Amino acid sequence: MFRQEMGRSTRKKKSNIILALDLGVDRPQKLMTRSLRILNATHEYLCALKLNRQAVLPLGLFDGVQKIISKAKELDLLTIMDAKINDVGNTNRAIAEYYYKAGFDAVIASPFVGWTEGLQPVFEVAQMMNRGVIVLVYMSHKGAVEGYGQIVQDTATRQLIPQYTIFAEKALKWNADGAVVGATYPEKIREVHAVLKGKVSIYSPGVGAQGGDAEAAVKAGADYLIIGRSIVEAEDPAKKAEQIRDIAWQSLKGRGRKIE
Ligand code: 3DU
Repeated sequence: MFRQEMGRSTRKKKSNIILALDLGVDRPQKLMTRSLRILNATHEYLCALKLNRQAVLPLGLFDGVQKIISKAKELDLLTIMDAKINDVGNTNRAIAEYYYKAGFDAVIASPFVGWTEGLQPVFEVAQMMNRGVIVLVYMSHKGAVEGYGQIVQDTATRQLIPQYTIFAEKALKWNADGAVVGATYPEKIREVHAVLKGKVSIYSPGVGAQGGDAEAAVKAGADYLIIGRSIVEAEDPAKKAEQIRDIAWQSLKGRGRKIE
C-alpha cells in the first residue's frame, strides 16, 4: 500500500522530503534533461518525487513523464501526481487511471467535489490498482482562506465549522493516504493533526519559496515536506536538499514520530 511504501522509503532514505520537480516554461528537451539532472543530484536526500501538470503538459504523460517516473523508480523514489483531481466522478476515474497506468504511485485530489459521483471513483480505482490518494485539506497560498478557510455549516451535524476541519474528517473517513496542509500555516497543521491523530499523514508544501519554515511545519505535525523552488532553483540543488532534509529529519525525530 502507498502509505506503507512511503514509510519504507522514508526510513530507508532517512528523509521525509518530497521533491516538487517544477521547472517553469521551457522546451521539452531542456525540461527533460534538467529534470533527470536534478533527480540524479538530489535523490539520496528524498523519499519521493511529485510532478504536476506543469510537467505533464510539455512532456506528455506516456512520453516524457513516464521516463521521469522510470528514472525515479530506478532511484528508489515513490512518485506522486499532483493532479488536484476536481471534476465529476466519471472524469475523475479516467484521470486517476491514466496517471496510475503511467506509473504514479499516488494522486492528489480535491475534496470540494465530495464523495458520491466525486472522489469515490478515484478511491475505487486506487484500491483496484493498489495505489494512493492524497486529499487537499488546506492549501499553502493566501487565497486558501476563501475556500478551505471558510466557516461553513456541516451538512451532517448542522454545526458551524471551518471547511478544512470537515476536509480533515473526510480524509479520515475516506481512508485517504495523506492530507495536504500548507507549511505556511503551522497552526492549521496543528489543528488538522489533532483531527487526524497520525492515522492519515500530513503532506506540507510551501517551505522556502512560499515563506514556510521546515522546522515549524514538522514540529506542528507535518509528516512529509513537499519542496520545489528552494531545491530546483538553488545553485547547488543537492546541498540544499541535504540541508532541508537534515532539518526536517531532526524535527521529525524530535517529535518522536514513528514512521509506519
Ligand atoms: O513553492 P514550491 O516551489 O516549493 O512548490 C510547492 C509545490 O507544491 C508546487 O508543485 C505546488 O503546485 C504544490 N502545492 C502547493 O504549493 C500548495 C498546495 O496546497 C498544494 C500543492
